[in-house]
Amino acid sequence: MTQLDPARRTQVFQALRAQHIETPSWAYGNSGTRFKVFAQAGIPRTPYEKIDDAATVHQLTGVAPSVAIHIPWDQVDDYAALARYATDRGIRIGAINPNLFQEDDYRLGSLCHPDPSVRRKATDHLLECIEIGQLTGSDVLSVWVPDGTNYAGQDSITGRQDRLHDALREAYDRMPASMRLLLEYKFFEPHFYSMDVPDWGTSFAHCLRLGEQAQVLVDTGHHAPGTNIEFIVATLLREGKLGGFHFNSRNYADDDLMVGAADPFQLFRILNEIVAADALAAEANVAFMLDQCHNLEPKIPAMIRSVLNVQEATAKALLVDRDALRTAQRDGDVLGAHAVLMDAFNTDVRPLLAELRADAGLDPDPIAAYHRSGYQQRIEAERVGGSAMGWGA
Ligand code: AOS
Ligand code: ZN
Ligand code: ZN
Ligand code: ZN
Repeated sequence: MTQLDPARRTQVFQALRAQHIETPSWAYGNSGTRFKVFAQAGIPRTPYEKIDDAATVHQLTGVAPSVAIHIPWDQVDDYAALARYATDRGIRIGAINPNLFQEDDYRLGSLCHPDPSVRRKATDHLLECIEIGQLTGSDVLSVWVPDGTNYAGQDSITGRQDRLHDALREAYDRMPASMRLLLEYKFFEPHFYSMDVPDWGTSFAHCLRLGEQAQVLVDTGHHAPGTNIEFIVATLLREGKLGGFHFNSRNYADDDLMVGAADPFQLFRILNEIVAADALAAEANVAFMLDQCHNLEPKIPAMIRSVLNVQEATAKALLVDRDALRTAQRDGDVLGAHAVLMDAFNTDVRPLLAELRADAGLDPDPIAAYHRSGYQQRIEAERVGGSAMGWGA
């Protein structure tokens, strides 16, 4: 590994400590494909047990101090108590994710539905989620609008945009000043002719109209093949409109596999733009969230793997020699500039990250530590009757 001088090393360590990676509650529950949910042993039976699992990931990695929740999958009677439960375990509640896709009423859409009474119901759900955010101390309302149409002419494209704006406006106006609305886009699925928020441009346009507290959420799995995601990231950063990420891997569509598995180089290129814009630390307000739904591999180790993959890509991005890069770019040295990036990408940062963890009193190898901890055996023994509370429900 490239030797880092002590001052650089301190800088890189500080930057890595400042990065927070949020895990999603739904990834701890059973999930599957549209064909089959393969149930696993030890799956959480309640939102509280999902928090236990998220807290375990944080204890082992040191960089995952919050968990996103999904309403109604994580519905409880007392949200303040849920938040206290998280705090007692060393983490906090992160983004609140409304569910606008699992009601019979939503066949033709939710916020964009042609019938005002359905739009009312969907908008009320956003308002409820804002309230839950206030009760749990969350500062992010993470909105994915699954609306769209399947056939040309099925509904008015612009009419649907108008309805969407009105609904988002109402939610936005209800948010406290501390909260942000992050609007996620997805180019297809569940609808196949048109999605109402198919791309970053549409999300950006809505966010611009709404105001400063609305920003774009980039889910890495929601793009057409070949899309240059880092370009989108760089553009949104320039405009102050990058709200955060849903990290995962895609090979074909919205595969929701562990991040950094399909294309670690893409993940590096994305984080390279983040580091170049100095947007790693919490003050930059870019939420690094995982949105995965892995269903073959065990839940918790796979979540740890994803956290480590983001951290590794970040470390590599921090190792890019920015001076050498600037010089090569200014001189028109195409190969030289590219080589600067590749040198960083090809660096084995695992020893550096092991040192970082040891410095923080953590086990240098979080996955091995998980297997040694006995946690998996304990949950498999204790959690009998774990259910699919989410995708497979
Ligand atoms: C759906 O495709 C989106 O990625 C959502 O962000 C997410 O998977 C869903 O809201 C889970 O809660
Ligand atoms: Zn997502
Ligand atoms: Zn998705
Ligand atoms: Zn996805």
